Amino acid sequence: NTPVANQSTNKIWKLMEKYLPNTKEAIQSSVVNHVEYTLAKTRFDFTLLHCYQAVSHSVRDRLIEAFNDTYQYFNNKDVKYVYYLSLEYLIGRCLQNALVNLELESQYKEAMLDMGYNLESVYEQEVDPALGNGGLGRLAACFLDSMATLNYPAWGYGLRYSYGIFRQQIKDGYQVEVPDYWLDRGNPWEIERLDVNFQIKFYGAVTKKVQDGKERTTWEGSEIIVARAYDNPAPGYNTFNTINLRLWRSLPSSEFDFKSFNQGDYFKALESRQRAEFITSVLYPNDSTYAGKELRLKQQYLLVSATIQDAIRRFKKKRKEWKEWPKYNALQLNDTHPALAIVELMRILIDIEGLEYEDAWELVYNSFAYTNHTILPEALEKWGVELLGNLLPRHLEIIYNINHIFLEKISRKYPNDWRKLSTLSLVEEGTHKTIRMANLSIVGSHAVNGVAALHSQLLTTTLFKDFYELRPTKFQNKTNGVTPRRWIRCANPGLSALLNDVVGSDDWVIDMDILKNFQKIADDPAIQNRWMQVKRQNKEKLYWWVKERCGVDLNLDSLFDIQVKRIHEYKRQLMNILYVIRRYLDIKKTPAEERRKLFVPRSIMFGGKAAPGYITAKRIIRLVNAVSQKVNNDQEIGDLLKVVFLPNYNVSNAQVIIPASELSQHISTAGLEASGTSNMKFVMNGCLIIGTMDGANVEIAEEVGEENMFIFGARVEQVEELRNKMRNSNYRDYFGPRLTEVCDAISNDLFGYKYDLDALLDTIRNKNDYYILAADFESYCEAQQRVDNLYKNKSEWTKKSILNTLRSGKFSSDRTIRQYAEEIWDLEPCEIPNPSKSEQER
Ligand code: CRA
Repeated sequence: NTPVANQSTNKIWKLMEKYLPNTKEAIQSSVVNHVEYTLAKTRFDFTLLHCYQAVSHSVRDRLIEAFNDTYQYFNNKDVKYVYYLSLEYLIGRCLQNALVNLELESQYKEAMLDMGYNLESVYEQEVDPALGNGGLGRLAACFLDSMATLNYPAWGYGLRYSYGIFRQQIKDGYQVEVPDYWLDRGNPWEIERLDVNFQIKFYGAVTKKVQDGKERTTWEGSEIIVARAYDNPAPGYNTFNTINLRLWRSLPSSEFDFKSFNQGDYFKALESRQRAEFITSVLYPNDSTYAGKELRLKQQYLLVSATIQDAIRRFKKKRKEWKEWPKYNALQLNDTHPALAIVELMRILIDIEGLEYEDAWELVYNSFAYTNHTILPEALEKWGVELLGNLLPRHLEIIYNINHIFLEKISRKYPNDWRKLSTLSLVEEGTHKTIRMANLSIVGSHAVNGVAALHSQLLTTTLFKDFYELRPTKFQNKTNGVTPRRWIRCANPGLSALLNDVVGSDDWVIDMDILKNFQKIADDPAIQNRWMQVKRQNKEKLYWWVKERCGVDLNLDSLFDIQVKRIHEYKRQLMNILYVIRRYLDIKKTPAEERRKLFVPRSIMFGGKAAPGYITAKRIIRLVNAVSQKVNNDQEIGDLLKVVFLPNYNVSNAQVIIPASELSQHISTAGLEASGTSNMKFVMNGCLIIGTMDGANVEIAEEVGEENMFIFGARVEQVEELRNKMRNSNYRDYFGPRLTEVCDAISNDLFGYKYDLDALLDTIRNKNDYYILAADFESYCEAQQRVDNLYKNKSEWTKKSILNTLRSGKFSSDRTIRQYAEEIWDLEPCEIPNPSKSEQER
């Protein structure tokens, strides 16, 4: 730590100011250097995997230059930051994305080809960092891309799980979960910050002392661990700005269990060290369901505490007064998972920084905002007060305080309104007393938003109705979006080239709205032909993917019909597969010579993971595979109908699947899918949607036109009435003849697995069909008929496909992030000067 003499410091700085050149020779030599000096490989034991690692290191070097400059610049400009707090980030593969965003893909392609490597096969070596479950985690990743691209001063904060979402294998038609140790082969993208560590405390006791006439509270944790930072640069597109996704890993602290060591209990001490490491070891594999486990609470608190400490350290360097905190910091909660951040900031401000309660509250309230992602009751987090009070005693105390002050205000406003008091309270009373994390998040935030117009409206009229009436201006909508960089530019190079030609530049990559100006091309036969060719090539790619993994030969002329998303009853994969059976039976009933005239050949694909404990979801997978087995091997059917379960749906597989699809299914019970985001990716890739008026489908219909989609089913206002009708009645009364025939076929063991499949059908036969599958089935079948009719007219279909893409601009996450920045965060862009523009000679 001896300071270096001034002169040599200057010399180091001068040398560091240089940027890596991006000529073919420079790229090649940087790759070769990494092979030799980073990987220590010789030409005799060098594999494609090593090639991937060397290329990634060489790209990472370039990312680091941009990344360091970016935060240096932000710092000099004294900007406000947004902190995006999320327990999940489904970032997917990094190499291609980094090259595309740094605008170096063609240079690397050429440099690698010259050395005998095809860059695309190098891409295939990368494992997906899959630190998320589904939409919520992928949304966070798209947001990072947009925040970087739009030059917002932002930080992503999350956890570096050693095991991401499990890998799904299908054995005998059942899902089998395999642990995903994604760090197996190292991770060239991350930067381990040995010097960025924060202490995290758990358990222990709270003490009060009177000091200078003022009561001071302190909390001594009895278990202390360390959170260490791992930085993951996220480059923007068409800008030098590169922001950071900082992921925390739990480690034992050096003082850890000092007592055991001193007492000579070496093994006991080591055991507790391992317990510390275990905290960030695995991602909870539940999508939209709450797991009330202590380990999960420890994960949440670790993220929250380390992040708040880091933000405070950064703020203190500015030497501003505390009252300026909201001017410099916006904190966004990605669902309630990180909601304890509100309490952690209160605790530090009061107990450590010595602020008055009201002053602290003002800072917290004005800096926090909360996004709700679902109204499903099973997702709402409620922590038992015993669990919470044991793990974080001071936090529980502060929550009670917040609640006390809040409820006093309520009872002044609505005297004697006990119903209001009990629904608004942060505490749910009862035999098992719990803390409602959504209520805490709303009370502690100045803005609360839903993720699509319909969902935000439902929040204010149902789930959060009383909060809305209390403070209507707090409630907003921010319709989700997805990044066109990954979902068109990377995933669909054919379409990207076509759009470049249509627009005359690649401006659409950062401004999707300009595509609207080219709608007249939808009728142009030459464009239509090229459009179909692109789709065909993408279908071929998926064809090989399916052949290799599922052993099924698809008919390339068939309609590629796809439903990929987490398996959940509300998403109604069951309705889809029941319709497939319907179609199968209908084909069988039709005389052979008329079949081709009546039925469009279809390849119907399903993909998605079921939460390991979700038995009904697992049975749906079993049913799809049973049907697939039967139909695909039925000689009479041939290529008129194929059914495939696509194993291990994840981000990199989605990049193959989505561009190849022609029809995609978003068929949730109206009111239950908060937004959906894959629907947006499909539309951008020229895929037509069959769907209900749910989530963002409603806005997609507004943008692309209902005539360019296949909308069906009950609207949200009708659902409750339909449920009431079914309540206490026999399913035979509400199943139509078509659905009855399908269910009878299953129960008569046409597909085998009778025990599992009957139990599955009982969810719609004997449980009042909560997701109103039966009520929507007829209208779903009709919509499917419209699909067939349109597909017979290639030109009309293609025209609609083109219009879907050109009218999808609203669903770029750039639009979403701009709205968050302007309407919630009050954040200004800050673009750093691009050195490559001023330094052509480098
Ligand atoms: N499961 C919703 O269900 C939504 C995403 C992102 C979800 C989706 O409809 O598109 O969030 N909700 O906003 C969620 O995770 C905890 O709730 C999801 O991904």
